[in-house]
Amino acid sequence: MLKIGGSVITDKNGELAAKTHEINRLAEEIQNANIKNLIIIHGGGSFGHPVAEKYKIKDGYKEELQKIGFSETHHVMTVLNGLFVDSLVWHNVPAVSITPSSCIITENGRIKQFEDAPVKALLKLGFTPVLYGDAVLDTKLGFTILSGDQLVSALAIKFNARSIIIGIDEDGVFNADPKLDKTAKMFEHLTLEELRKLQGKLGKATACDVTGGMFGKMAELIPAIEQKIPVTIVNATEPRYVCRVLQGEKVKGTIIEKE
Ligand code: IP8
Repeated sequence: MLKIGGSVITDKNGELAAKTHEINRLAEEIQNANIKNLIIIHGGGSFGHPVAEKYKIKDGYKEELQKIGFSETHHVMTVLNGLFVDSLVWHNVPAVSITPSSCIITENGRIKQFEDAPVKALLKLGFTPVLYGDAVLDTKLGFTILSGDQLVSALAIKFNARSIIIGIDEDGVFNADPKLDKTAKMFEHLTLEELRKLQGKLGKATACDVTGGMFGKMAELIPAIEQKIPVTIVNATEPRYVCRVLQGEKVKGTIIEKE
């Protein structure tokens, strides 16, 4: 499982600001890594988050005006996904987009139903499914936002993933938010217990992020780590890091394991 954070492929300080150069570089790295049985998930960055925040989509359906916000949030995510998948396909990666809002329903923000047969069938034939954080329907809230991180964890458990790689715009997990605290120290290895103790210190989010920044990300990954699926957090803005990690090489970053 490879998750690419929205801040890697978009400029989170802009609006609808895709970093096409980075998208192409990552697509080339994924092509070069030549991994079979890979699922890719990406975040929302400056596509999904600003619109979701504007219309308070995560809080659920409260007023008529939010409906266009739900459509817009989902739509801009399909646009970002299209840019990523476009690049992957032109780099000869057999990527196929799977739209989360069409196959997942949540209950109070947690995945409740997941029609996973198409993902399963794609993997069997050697395709690379590409999913993303999305605006989804919710049995209790009407609708909400499903983060790419909840999706990564759920898919990793469902498909018994060998490992999860999370590509972000930082070197790894730090003891304080490195964007705000220059003395913050990076962890090379964390056990689940150490991660739990650290939770309170992690950054909620410096730029617009309705799903809770690093804190939210780590909380979502815990169920997969509990199932003994190791998580590697790397800086995906560093050239060749994603390729090297996909190939099993150790690069600078944080590895989180159950023990
Ligand atoms: O960036 C959220 O996904 P994330 C996507 O993985 C939207 O948290 C639509 C805001």
